[in-house]
Amino acid sequence: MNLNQKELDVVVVGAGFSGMYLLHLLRKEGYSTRVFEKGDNVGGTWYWNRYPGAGCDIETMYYCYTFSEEIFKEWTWSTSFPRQPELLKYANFVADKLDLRRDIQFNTRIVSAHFDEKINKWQIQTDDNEVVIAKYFVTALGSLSSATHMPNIKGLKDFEGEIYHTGKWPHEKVDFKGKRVGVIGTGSSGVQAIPEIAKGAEHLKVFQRSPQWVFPCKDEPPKPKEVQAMKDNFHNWRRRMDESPGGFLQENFGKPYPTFDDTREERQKLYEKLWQSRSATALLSAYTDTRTNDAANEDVANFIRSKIKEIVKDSTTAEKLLPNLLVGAKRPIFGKDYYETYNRDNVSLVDIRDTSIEITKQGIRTGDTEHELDYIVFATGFDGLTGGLLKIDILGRNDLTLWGKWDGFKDFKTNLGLTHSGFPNMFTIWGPHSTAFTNALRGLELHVEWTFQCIDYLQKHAVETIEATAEAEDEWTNFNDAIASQSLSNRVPSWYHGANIEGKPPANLMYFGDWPTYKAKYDEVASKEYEGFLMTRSFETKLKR
Ligand code: N01
Repeated sequence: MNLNQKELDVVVVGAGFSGMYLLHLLRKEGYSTRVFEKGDNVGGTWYWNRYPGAGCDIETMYYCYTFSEEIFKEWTWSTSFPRQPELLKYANFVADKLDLRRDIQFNTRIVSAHFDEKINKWQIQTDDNEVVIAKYFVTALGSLSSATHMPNIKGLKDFEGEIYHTGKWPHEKVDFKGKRVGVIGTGSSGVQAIPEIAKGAEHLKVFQRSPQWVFPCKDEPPKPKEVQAMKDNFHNWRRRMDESPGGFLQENFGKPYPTFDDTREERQKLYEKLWQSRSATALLSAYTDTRTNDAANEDVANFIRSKIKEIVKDSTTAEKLLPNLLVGAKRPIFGKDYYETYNRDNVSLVDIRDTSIEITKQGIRTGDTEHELDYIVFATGFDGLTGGLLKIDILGRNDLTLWGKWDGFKDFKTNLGLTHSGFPNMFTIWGPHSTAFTNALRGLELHVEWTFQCIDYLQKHAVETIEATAEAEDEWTNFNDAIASQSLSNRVPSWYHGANIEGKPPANLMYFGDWPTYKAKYDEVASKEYEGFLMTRSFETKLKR
């Protein structure tokens, strides 16, 4: 395709895994498509998140595309939880294989997308002031990486050392040798980065506001026999993944009955076995009521607390690391040698739960203590799910903004997490109301395939615009909220509700249910020829193909 073309069928924003796959599908069917990407290469999350230790905490046999048997069979991961360089290599391998780059405009940010009601098309503008027109506007921004969160800590501008954010890590290697480093944040990113930074730094101080549960995972090369069996049974394996609660096929080592049917000794024995397994998150389904009964949850919490105390030699540090939080309410954090890192002589933990924190010229001041630092690493997360969307000036019908439509999050709604009434022919892949506890790659494949099939249907039926009805949005949002109200996650504020962003009103931004129900909803809407959508037809419009 000609990158100078000004009128297109589809504009896609973002060349991560979603944007890449959607481009492939659309182009194969002959739709003129251009992907705009802020970075200089493909990979999305794995392009931006290059911090030391960055890696995937979903086992890679599930964290890969499943749309192509050929791609699936050609690629073999070196380890069960690979690091960012290998994940980025995988994205590049797929981009090469499908020859995607010729339709991706790199180093280009989309600043605005306005729906022009006179022509029923989107006018889309880049940061280079280029304007393109497209019938369909699709965001494939990822749920997190497009909007990093830098907290507004007093004195930030005064620091004379270097500041980094895990979500926007430089491409050049950051050398920690001989440096006094401070890390703020102990979520998934911090927990991955801390052990690696500790290995290089002269001294590392971790500034922790809330201790979280960190589940050890074992990095092992995948067993060749297991890999071969999966490759040989690709279709069956993919089908079974779709039938599983989260799009994974992890062996369930848990017991099919409630916690307190077992004696204390039996429970400890099971917890120990799960703690030692490839991924200790297996503890979350130790018993049928681990996530639903508070006493059962506290039982497993006590086990993990005992493990933290056993691993961390300094008892004061160990105490600071003990969470007081429902297990499994926040997104589980996977760690490699995380607790062990606090046994190093060059690492110390600063508890900032009840202390003021301020950045100074020389470092960080907590209460009356000045911590002198050369580098500060912010592992403070993202303005998830909606942050990236709101950074683009998107105007739907009657100049409606998403912020206005959501009444500043007081009336947060989507239809299927993909479409929005008032915004015709717009799709937000893996945006708000995506699944919280699902294999993300399988999840985004569903969004991409649904979006592609919808566009293809519209084109083949000479439909000019499609738009979610307000009723369908209410129905989907109520359905989501009802599921959320049963979820542990609703009891603990986190980025799932926007609670990590100062001033962001809380809303239920995720789908907390299981994968087969989610998928069935999408399939049902498509099979009923897009029930819940308004379509306008243009009788002059010829079929595209
Ligand atoms: O961000 P987070 P993350 N002062 O929001 C702290 C995905 N992910 O980048 O808990 C001091 O979870 C904050 O403290 P608190 C994954 O989905 C995936 O780590 O709010 N501290 C917390 O400790 C994950 O859930 C992989 O009290 C402040 C931390 O910063 C999501 O990304 C790898 C603060 C932020 O934790 C986000 O994870 C990495 C302040 N003002 C990430 N503001 C995979 O492997 C914030 N904090 C696939």
